[in-house]
Amino acid sequence: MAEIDNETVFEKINTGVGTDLITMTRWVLDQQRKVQDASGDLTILLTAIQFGCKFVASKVKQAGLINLLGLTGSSNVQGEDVKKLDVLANDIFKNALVASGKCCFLVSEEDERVMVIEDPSFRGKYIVTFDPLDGSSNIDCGVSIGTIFGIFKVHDDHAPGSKDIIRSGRDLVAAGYCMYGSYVELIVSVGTGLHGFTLDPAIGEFILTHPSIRIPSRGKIYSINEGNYKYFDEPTKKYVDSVKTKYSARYVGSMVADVHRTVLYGGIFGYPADSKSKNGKLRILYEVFPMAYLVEQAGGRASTGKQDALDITPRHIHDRSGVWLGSADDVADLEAFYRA
Ligand code: AHM
Ligand code: MG
Repeated sequence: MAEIDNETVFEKINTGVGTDLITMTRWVLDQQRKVQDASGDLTILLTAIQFGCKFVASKVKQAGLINLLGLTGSSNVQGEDVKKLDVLANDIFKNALVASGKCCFLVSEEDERVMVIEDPSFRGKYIVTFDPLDGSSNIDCGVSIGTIFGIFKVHDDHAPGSKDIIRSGRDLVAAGYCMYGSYVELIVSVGTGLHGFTLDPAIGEFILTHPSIRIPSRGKIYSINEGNYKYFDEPTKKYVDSVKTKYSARYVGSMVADVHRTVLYGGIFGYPADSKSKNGKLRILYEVFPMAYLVEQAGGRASTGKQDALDITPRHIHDRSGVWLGSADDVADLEAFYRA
């Protein structure tokens, strides 16, 4: 038998990053390769989340055309009116997460109770907390809305329980948000910085467009619902008074959009506890924690005013907290008013 001439038959392929596009799946696989003994489960889970984001993005775009705007007529556990797109987005994410086979518990803003995946063939080691469609008040007028998610890992695969869900934000292993805006952007961290992927609708893939995002240490924008001013406590009033003469005000009313701008341009976003919303409005497990984690991964800060937001431990899955997040120096200025 003739021998193969190695010189002419084989050509070495360059495995380094070239000028080609980096899809999110490829990026996650690269991250996985850097972790010893990685099982690939998080890669599969993030692929399911990408699918959910693409699916929701497509429905958000079509909503006015296929009778998806408006209310369902029912309200959720928080007593808020539920929109048709809220329900659809919740179903899309639940189905995608269960089908990944990598979750044991799901916590959604739209569901009163924790969803338990009992079937052993679909059961994994991750807990996903999520707000399937955040910024509901902006759905019907076509303003940016988003999905927010946080991922925890069970302490012990064989005995998952409530201790795996009711825990400090410091235990997050990954988090992200997807903004459905003038472009669709998935911002993710798996604990190695903050990275942004833009959906290319032509090929249906999230492409790495914002690697290693760093929040400027100080910004020039403050973002808060100032219509609540009369309910604010004294430190919040004094802080807002101090920035309003020197900063610009920007407030979309969708946390994902307000945080996305804050991450890219710097500044501060706040939804504090006040005399109307005694514990704030935003929910700890699927709004405050994921955003706090992401902001910290970009070198920013997230605080209740009195402590780091990630150091809170909720007592119930739908517990709320006040939160301030953004540029480290701006958050420090706010905290100084609380210390005074
Ligand atoms: P939602 O989950 O029902 O949409 O509520 C959360 C939203 C956030 O996106 C946003 O930061 C906040 O509520 C806006 O609230 P308000 O309208 O009180 O300013
Ligand atoms: Mg929400």
